[in-house]
Amino acid sequence: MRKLGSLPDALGVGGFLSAAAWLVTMGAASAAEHEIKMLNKGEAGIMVFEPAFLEIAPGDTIHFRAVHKGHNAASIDGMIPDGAAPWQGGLSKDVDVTFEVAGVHGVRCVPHYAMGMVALIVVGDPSVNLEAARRVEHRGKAKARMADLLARLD
Ligand SMILES: [Cu+2]
Repeated sequence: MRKLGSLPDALGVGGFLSAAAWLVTMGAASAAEHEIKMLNKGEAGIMVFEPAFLEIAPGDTIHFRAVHKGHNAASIDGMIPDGAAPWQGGLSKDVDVTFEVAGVHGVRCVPHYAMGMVALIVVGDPSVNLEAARRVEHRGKAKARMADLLARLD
């Protein structure tokens, strides 16, 4: 579930960085941690991620907290940038996801997707895959809620 940048990837950025320098850099740059609650009822209505919109930096981790039972968090097909792997948390389970790849990342609760239980995570620069993400069709109430979330990037 947890994706960590591989050493070769990190070296590709600088090219000349030694493994030791990489380790020191990673230790010093403390990636931020965020929390999104999975709720039966929140400020935006029933079956929600709260907050449902979050802007974070590459390498940050989001703790999806199963405050109420019967929810999960999973990536939405077509709404993750190239190079990011699809992921899915267990039902009624907390899940920690580290977002390494810049772009917009759509998140849904599998049981309540059609009830509009979706979230949008913006990792660094949204333009990476924003147009592709906007073309994804959603079901039921997810259609309106995702449109509202995407509209925040207008
Ligand atoms: Cu749910």
